[in-house]
Amino acid sequence: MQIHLLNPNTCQAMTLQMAEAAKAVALPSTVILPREPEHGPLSIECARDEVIASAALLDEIQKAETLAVDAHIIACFGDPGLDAAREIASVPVIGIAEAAFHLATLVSYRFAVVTTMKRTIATAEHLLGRYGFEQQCSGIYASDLAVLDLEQLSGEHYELLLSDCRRALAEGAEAIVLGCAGMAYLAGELSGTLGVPVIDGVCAAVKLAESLSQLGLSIAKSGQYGAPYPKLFKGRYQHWSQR
Ligand code: 5HY
Repeated sequence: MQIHLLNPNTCQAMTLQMAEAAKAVALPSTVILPREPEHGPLSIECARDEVIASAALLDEIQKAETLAVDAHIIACFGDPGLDAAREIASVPVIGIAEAAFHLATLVSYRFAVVTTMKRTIATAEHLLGRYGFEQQCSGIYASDLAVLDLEQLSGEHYELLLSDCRRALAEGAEAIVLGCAGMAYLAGELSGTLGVPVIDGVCAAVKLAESLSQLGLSIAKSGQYGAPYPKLFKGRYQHWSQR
């Protein structure tokens, strides 16, 4: 199968880093197609970044659809543009937050989210409610690390992350969900150090995409995720016009 691994920010280094993590867990028969948009924020850390990135993300989904991919992964913890992507896609679209939450509930009674900037806590809270995992999440912890700091994590920043994980565990969590696609490469090391399940959404999404494919399950297009009605667009979005 072919999986479109879409990093919605425009940091190519981050795309390559998450692609490495994805390829390490993918089946030998799975081809990972890592992409990021040409236009948009280098990192997504607030609502403005997310809205701008979501418009560019949809163009990438549309392009990957012409490559007949078997699934799309939106590799940003805010799951930006997920519902819109599902409307225009003909195959499953998996957000890494939703994927990580699902796996965390399979291996723990309570999990915590450890993320980057404090201002992205609200996004994680919204997603927990949207997906129905509020009861299973014991807390959301942010060390105010910038997303791009994750590319070459300093010892000091790694210790910050580790201390957030330790605080989460001391406060009742039994597993950790990593709240950024840029943390994908840290899951194994953190799990080994902490002795608890640490779930990265990128790898979780890869395995869920493969499972859906092997079960012959694809996206339901008869209702909410049906194709958008034909519409005219003006200006920079004219290419979306359909009559
Ligand atoms: C992400 N931002 O996974 C999110 C993380 C965050 O550019 N990639 C980003 O903190 O929301």
